[in-house]
Amino acid sequence: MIAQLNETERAALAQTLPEWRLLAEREAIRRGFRFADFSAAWGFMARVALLAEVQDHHPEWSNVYDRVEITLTTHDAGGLSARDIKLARAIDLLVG
Ligand code: H2B
Repeated sequence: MIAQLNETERAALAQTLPEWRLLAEREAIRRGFRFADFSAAWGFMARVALLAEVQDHHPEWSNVYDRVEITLTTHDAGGLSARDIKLARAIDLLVG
């Protein structure tokens, strides 16, 4: 079982990952992205997919044309873990 974030880490999320919001309804973080068109959105998703495979940590996500919404949580922890922070940071670096 992977450890969930402790209270301090969880409380610091707004500072650690300012672009991501903590969901009210479940232990997960979410960020929305908008691109120039579908091709750009899909290219981004392809890059995220490669990151997810390397990190063995996979997003819940949706795509509608130029928009991508990514939700991160750790199924093996039953909530948020350091793996979500690591993947979120790597995704943030992709979009600059
Ligand atoms: N992704 C996410 N988001 N949470 C997990 O707990 C998880 C995962 N576990 N990807 C990984 C795969 C696990 O199932 C494999 C066996 O390592």
